Amino acid sequence: MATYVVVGLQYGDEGKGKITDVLSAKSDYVVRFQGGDNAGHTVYAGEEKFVLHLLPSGVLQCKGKCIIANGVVVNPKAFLKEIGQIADKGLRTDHVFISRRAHVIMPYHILMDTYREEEENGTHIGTTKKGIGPCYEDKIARVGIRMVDLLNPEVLREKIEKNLRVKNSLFEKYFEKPTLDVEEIYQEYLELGNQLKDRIVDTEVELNQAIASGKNVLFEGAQALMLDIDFGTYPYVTSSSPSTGGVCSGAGVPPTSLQNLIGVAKAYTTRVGEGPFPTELDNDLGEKMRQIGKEFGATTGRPRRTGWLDLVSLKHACMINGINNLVITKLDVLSGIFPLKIATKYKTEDGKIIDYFTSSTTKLYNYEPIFEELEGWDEDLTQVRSYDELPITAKKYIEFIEQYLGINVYLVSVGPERSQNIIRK
Ligand code: 2SA
Ligand code: GDP
Ligand code: MG
Repeated sequence: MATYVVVGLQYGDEGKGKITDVLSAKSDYVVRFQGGDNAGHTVYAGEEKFVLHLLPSGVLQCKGKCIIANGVVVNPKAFLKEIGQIADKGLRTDHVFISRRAHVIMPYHILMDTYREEEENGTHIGTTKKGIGPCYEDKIARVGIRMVDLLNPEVLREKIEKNLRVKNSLFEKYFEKPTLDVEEIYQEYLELGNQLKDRIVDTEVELNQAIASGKNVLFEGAQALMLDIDFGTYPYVTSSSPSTGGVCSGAGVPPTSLQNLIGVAKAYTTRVGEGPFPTELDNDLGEKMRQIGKEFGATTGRPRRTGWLDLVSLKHACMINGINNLVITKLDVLSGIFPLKIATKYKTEDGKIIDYFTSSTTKLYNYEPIFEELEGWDEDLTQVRSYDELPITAKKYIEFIEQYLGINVYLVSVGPERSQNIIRK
């Protein structure tokens, strides 16, 4: 048995897509277990750039099956569009399947998400406006529409009718926006179900059988622990559990089946959307990192906020996830920055020094990070392929992270391309 879980340890965009793509070449299954098409996972294959949103990043290299499991929220239109884009490039798509239990993102979810974000006195999260939160809300409220419902005309119509009674009233009376038509949505989603019917399957039994028979199964997280609905900076989070724990409920596999828990972190930090960010560099250096690191949203194109590496939050993320293997990406972006800083503690508003992450998001805004300074390096790292070739100061940077967290860094990524990796022996 060999199972791998790849999760983000910061605020997303750590390079999970690239790492999943690399690992998927030897995977029999690659599985998404949470989130939806809010994700933007970038893979460079030679000259070709792919940005995957809903499809697992393994879709390009995995010779087995790609699964969108029950914990994912699926926009069927986004799914078909992405499948079309992959097919247009001459790549295989017949190996992608969706769980019957996965919930469907409906047009009213996207509108609800958008109206809330645009509401004058609302809580602005800075969502991707893909309808993720409202879809998960309906799932938890037990009024959601599942993929399997798209295949049953009577159930589908009844569920759309019931949902629109409530949603239309809110659109009309609260948001003062137009209402939606039951018949139009019913016909459209029935047709989408028809187009997808051969891909809508039970995934949990097959995944458990695959694991029991020793196949390589890779679970690909989207977003990251600091955006986790429970352990992130609530309410500035996404609406799912992008943690290793999320794999069990999001794919229907037991905790005992998870072996290699791979946490991906950037050598610095980025965040897109609202919320506290203690090590943020809202200055020229932050802008330099954004430009060199090409830090713009892979789904929305929004500029990402940038800042120093934060080991306090990284320790929190490794603890919740039980990470046993670390990947550090984008080390190449730090070339030419002197000195480098890493946050190892926070100073609270009443002057206390702490080294753990707080559950109080409001207090976090007033916490000051305490930094250790490390010497930088000038060398271009993008051609380096062995750990020994790295400048001594770059090695010290990696080893500082390892020592603080007590976890080995087994892969250092030094560029966006598949081959730009240093694998530690
Ligand atoms: P949502 O849409 O409800 O999940 O938004 C809630 C918060 O979660 C953040 N979020 C993300 N953060 C980083 N990357 C994400 N994917 C795209 C990317 C983002 C983009 O790869 O660049 O293109 O802007 C992602 N998805 C959700 C979001 O910013 C909110 O803070
Ligand atoms: P994900 O959401 O975690 O998959 O990450 P994204 O794809 O949203 O963002 C990561 C960005 O960094 C993408 O543009 C990648 O192509 C790029 N990238 C990944 N690893 C590296 C690296 O080691 N160095 C550089 N310079 N870019 C990288
Ligand atoms: Mg991303």
